[in-house]
Amino acid sequence: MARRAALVLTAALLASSALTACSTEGPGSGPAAATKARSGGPITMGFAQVGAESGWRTANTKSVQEAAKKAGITLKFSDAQQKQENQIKAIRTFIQQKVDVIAFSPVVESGWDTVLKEAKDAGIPVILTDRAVDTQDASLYKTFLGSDFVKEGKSAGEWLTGAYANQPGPVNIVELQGTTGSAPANDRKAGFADAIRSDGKFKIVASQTGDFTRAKGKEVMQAFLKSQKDIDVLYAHNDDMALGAIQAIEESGKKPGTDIKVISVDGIKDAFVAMTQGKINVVVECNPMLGGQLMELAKKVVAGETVPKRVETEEGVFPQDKAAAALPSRTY
Ligand code: GZL
Repeated sequence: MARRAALVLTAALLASSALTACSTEGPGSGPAAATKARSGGPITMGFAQVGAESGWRTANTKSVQEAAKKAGITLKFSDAQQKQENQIKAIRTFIQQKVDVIAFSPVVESGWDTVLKEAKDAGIPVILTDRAVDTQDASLYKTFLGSDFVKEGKSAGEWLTGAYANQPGPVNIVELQGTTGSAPANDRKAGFADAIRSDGKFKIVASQTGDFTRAKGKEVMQAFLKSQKDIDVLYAHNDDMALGAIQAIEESGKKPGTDIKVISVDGIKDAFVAMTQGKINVVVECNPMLGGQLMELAKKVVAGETVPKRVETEEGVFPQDKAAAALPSRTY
């Protein structure tokens, strides 16, 4: 009897430990981290920003800072100058400071699991904003608020296939990629390639990173103009690189928007002005004004409420003939 009782007790203990194991969040998560006890009072958010590399980023920073103020959230803000090690350092500092929530736009997709696990073990929820991370453990962040970059790349490609629908090839394309390893660069490249793949007349004859900056965009476009004898189209992953490239195109004696069609992404005011001047043919919008949504999500997450794992921002596509009417209402 005793043996049977022992067997029953062992089975019960095994079953309960199995349940305990299942209730931890994801593999290798160790003890389920309790959410950090709130001391009440205003929420403190640690925000690790990518940098200040583009007009889009500047507008995004302004949106986050103004929204925090409006929401009564204390913001600890860091600018990583586009370096992952600086963002990781900032997140570790936020953990030491015991902030209530951490939000950041990961400069590149990979290499975040360790520091995100440290935040989770400290019971501090993390919100991804603007860019995503590449991780197997989705429990490391509460939600991702940002655009669908593959869709943006697809929209850029679909504009091109429409614009050249009745024209013979080849259509030689040069591509200015965003920051190497970043979600927008990876996904805008993939979405665009996908959209033009069905028609062999479209050829990407050169593709290189301009790191989302005007200076680098100009420099790489100068190299393209030297190395490629016949460029029909420039596809730039953001407006700042497109605007830098436009300078290079003009300095080479060619007309941007006419001799070389220009497709860009973001939708900053300067790009709309360039469209009214005929220098950019289409802009795929990528909305940086995420601050308000971020603060609402932060309040819910800190209160322990469930939030959607993915919150996608709404955005449009602006061909050149729509630019003048839209320009007055552009907010960034
Ligand atoms: C996109 C954002 C990109 C912008 C660039 O959401 O991460 O980074 O397209 C910015 O202008 O530098």
